[in-house]
Amino acid sequence: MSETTTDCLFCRILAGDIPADIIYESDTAIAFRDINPQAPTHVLIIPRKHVATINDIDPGDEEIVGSLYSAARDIAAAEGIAEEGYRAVMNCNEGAGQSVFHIHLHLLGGRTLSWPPG
Ligand code: DGP
Repeated sequence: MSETTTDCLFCRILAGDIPADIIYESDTAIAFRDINPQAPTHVLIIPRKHVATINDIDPGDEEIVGSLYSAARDIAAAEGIAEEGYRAVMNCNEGAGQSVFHIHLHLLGGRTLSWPPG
């Protein structure tokens, strides 16, 4: 698995080739607002490393993947939704709704979120 791919939409956002409303950056991850928000707060948190799906996470990627959750914690606090509650979810493959094949944590909040999801 290459570190970046020119045909990956999110790698192109990382490279600055495609604009995005980036609200968070760290050594391992960035976050930007979803282009089609499903909640008042809908942020996508992605690793700088290109990993296509959860199934492609390598041994040694644990720190990178963990950093997505640290970002979710900090962004939720900054968005003012930490106490009321929010959802951090990652879809894997088409059957679960994944449409962009560079792993991303959806951070959703600012409204009541029902369970189970559709
Ligand atoms: P998923 O279906 O889990 O792979 O989520 C992909 C998300 O990516 C979806 O909620 C819409 C969002 N998205 C797709 N293209 C763009 C884009 O060009 N910019 C931004 N900000 N979000 C995008």
